[in-house]
Amino acid sequence: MLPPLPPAAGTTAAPSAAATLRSEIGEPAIPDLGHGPRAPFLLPPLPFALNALAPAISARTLEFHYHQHHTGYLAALNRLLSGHALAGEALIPIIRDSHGGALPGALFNNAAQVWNHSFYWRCLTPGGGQAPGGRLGAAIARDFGGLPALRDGLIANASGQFGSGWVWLCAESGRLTLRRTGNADTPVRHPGVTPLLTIDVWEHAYYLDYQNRRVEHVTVLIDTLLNWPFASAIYEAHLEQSGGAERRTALPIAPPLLGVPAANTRSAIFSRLARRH
Ligand code: MN3
Repeated sequence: MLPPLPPAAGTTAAPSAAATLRSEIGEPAIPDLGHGPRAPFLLPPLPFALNALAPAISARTLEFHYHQHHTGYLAALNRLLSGHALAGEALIPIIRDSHGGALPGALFNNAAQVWNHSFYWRCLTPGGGQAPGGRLGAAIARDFGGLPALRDGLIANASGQFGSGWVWLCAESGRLTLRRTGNADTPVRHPGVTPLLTIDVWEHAYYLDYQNRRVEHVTVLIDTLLNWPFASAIYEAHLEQSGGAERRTALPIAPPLLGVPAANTRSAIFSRLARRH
């Protein structure tokens, strides 16, 4: 790949982190993940090779997860939208308009799962897990007391989500929050809530590599794969969008579950991984 061009004379050296993201729906903090403007939606390419996340996530798991599960949600979504009244909408408005209450139907479930997975892939990167600095690092220190406590909170929420779902770091109402959602549900359906990172805790995300050991999988993912530069760029866009204003948004999704210590230590998990590979 060619190196980026140097900045032209008279321009600033580097765009802000926020400016590197394009928006999907005119809300600057919601990145464009590459689905296209309307149905039929596109499958964004994986941002890494299938074997790039091993041993934390094997190529075999990614093969099934991306080429079967994610691809399947996309195919179902486009099929459901054929002739549907929402077919001319962008993906996030479809998610927001199709939820339909306590028992969301197939359109919401497939639309949300498409967006959640496209977002999830961007939240992972080989050599990730490095502590974020800048304004996101400062906000983590302010709202959680530091990255170790946030890490414990992510693990506790992953462990506490009964059945399938997702764990999220969000920016909302002038602070960072941890959220977990069941099945396909997603905080992106709530205007004013900006997802910064997510972890897929459906069994299909880890079962081939870890069987029932969800906490072990999530711990390794947090420590070695989380893409904090991506989260920082979204957070910068969120701050620009919100103007730093305090906002209050009713958020009828699962409350955060904080403060439960991690069940497994990092060293014990890494020695298990080393034995396996
Ligand atoms: Mn999944």
